[in-house]
Amino acid sequence: MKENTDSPIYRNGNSLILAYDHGTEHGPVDFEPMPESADPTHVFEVAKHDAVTAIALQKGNAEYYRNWQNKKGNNDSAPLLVKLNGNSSLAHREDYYSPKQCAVKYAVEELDAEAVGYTMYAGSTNEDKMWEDFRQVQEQARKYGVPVVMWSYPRGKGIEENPDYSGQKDPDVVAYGARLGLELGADMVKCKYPGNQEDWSQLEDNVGDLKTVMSGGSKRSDQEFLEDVYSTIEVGCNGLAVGRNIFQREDPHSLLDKLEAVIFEDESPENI
Ligand code: FBP
Repeated sequence: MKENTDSPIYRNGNSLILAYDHGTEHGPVDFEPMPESADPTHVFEVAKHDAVTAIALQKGNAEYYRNWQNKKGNNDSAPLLVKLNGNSSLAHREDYYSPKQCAVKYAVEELDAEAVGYTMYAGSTNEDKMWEDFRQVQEQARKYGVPVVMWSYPRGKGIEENPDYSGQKDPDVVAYGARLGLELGADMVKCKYPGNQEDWSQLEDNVGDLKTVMSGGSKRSDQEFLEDVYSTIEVGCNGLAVGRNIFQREDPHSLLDKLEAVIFEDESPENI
């Protein structure tokens, strides 16, 4: 098994992943607040900020990214994390499922991916199928020595119909999702923010040394967002995987400067 802890997606052990798979997951509606963000090259440029340790792209955009880099000689751009599965919000399904569109082999051999990512919907009636898909991804990722990041989003009938859970952001659900990242062999788990520091701390208590990142969520003010991020970092979180809170901003660089201080330089939002 190849070691993958020295991957370029980490900086001093932490990460800031710029997620840009929203065109798949939500569609162009996510680009409306900042129409320039519909142009992938606009976001590729944003990802050149020093704070960004990886850009997460679906296969088509990953190919676009590599071509853009080759054409423009953009050697200073962010490492590539290829998102291997994804689903649109157009389909009607009985329960959540996110099919694979890219193999680890293609991501690494053809796209030179520095990391791969996979969304897991534990709690869906399709959970068994997703575990099998993830098993293949995880074993291949080990073979190639690239870290695998699990977008661990428990959702679906098993969560909705369980009276013990209040929903996807129930702290027990979020902690369970994080724990699955550890149990199923991810190198990093990306989880929804359950709403406060104590609940994130519960998550950290259940994952040992597994790396964790908070999932950005919908856009909020700079201050609110930085406070949420800091509240997780203070209790052991390794950073952030964020999309809308960056590309829906007029000046993403200013927030990235501040996030860099919080995630990598141990600063609190009041001191920035
Ligand atoms: P945001 O920071 O914009 O929330 O992005 C994180 C992310 O995981 C994206 O990678 C993905 O497109 C999206 O959220 C999926 O969110 P959901 O499935 O909850 O709609």
